Amino acid sequence: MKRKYIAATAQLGPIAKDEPRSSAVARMIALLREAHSQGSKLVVFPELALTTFFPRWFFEDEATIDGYFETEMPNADVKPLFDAAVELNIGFYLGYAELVWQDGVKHRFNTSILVDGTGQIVGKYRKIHLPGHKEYESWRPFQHLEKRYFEHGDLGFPVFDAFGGTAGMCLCNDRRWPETFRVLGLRGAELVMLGYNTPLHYPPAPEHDHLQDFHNHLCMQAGAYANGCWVIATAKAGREEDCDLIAGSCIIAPTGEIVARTQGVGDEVALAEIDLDRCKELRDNVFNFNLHREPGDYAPICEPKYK
Ligand code: CDT
Repeated sequence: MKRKYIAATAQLGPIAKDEPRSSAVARMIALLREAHSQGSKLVVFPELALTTFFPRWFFEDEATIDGYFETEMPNADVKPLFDAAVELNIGFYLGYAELVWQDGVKHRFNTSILVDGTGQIVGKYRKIHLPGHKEYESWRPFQHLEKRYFEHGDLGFPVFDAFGGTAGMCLCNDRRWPETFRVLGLRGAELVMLGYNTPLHYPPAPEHDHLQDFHNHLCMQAGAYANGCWVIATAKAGREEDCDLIAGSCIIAPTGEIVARTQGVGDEVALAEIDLDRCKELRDNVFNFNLHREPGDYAPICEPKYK
């Protein structure tokens, strides 16, 4: 694949609690076709794109929890999305809840995959920075139970030789951590893809609610600039079961500039031409890691957590 091509962020509006996966998949196929009709070779979908954002509810029943998870990929519900991608020869990033059994033990992860234009899964990432809490907290207007339903991702921050260059992934809260982008940058990532579900209201610090869109773009633009990489970031947006989720899906150039963004809070694509060679504008100059990084002074970053 060439190093210069059109890519798309494919934002989803809300997914209802009782909306079947087949409906979410049909909506994504429509976005895939629209992006393809405008020349796109790569489409980025949101985090947990097959269901409503279920961590906003407290569940104890294992079967109910497992009902939000996928045990194989693609499965019968998601296969039509893979088939459409093959038909159109277009790749995609997809976030979903993954359930795996390893040595007789059940594991649940908040996962993303990268699928190429032949329908092959060429990359997988499991979310590392899990936000929220583990137990029911009655004072909250809605829960954020990612720490209850997901384990810390066990794959690190891998990069993949895909889509004309070196590609990496992360998920939602990961974007707020400079370490995410720096580890991917150190591994040569030229393109970082991510999906997010970000409530407009942040119950522990509601005085920041009006800054949600600003913080969303602030951390991703900084991550792109300081590592000289492209970022494609995609929201699940709009009012989902009485919870407003921010939109602002975007494509960010290695200079940190937003070069495409969605306008509304529903299903929508926004496209931009991505030139991976532009990463050199930063990586050969102000962020030439070999010339200018001083890792000898960064030791606290890798020390164990402060208690
Ligand atoms: N899904 C996800 O990670 N959401 C969080 C909510 C805010 S917690 C500070 C996010 O970082 O957008």
